Amino acid sequence: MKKIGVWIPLALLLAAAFAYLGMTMNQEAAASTLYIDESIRIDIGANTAPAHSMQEVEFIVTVSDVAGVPVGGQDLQVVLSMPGMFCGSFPAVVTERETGTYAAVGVPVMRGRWQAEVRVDMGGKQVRVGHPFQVVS
Ligand SMILES: [Cu+2]
Repeated sequence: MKKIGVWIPLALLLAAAFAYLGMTMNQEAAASTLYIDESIRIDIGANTAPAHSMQEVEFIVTVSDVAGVPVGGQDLQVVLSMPGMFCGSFPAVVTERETGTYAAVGVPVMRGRWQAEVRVDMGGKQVRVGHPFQVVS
């Protein structure tokens, strides 16, 4: 009986630890964000992780049509900002590396939760895709 008395609190402690771990892991930003509609597919992922404040962070954005054919020559805009904060919007410098693959380099200015928002005009329709990312220090 004495043994059970020790194991029950230990099991509870372990369960609590796993619950906490699961919670913090869910709060982590996804590695990449995929947007798909009837005409376009946009994938955004951080190329430099983890991100640090006042340091360049690079995102790779791939644009293709629904058949998977890369869509090049787009006037892609990528803006970094902190949702729910008023520290501003920071446009990234976008270059097309190869047809349909764009690199966006920007500088987040503080630690916390950020998003990189891709804006592109697809035949008169403004598409916006936000990719959340974490600035760790
Ligand atoms: Cu801020």
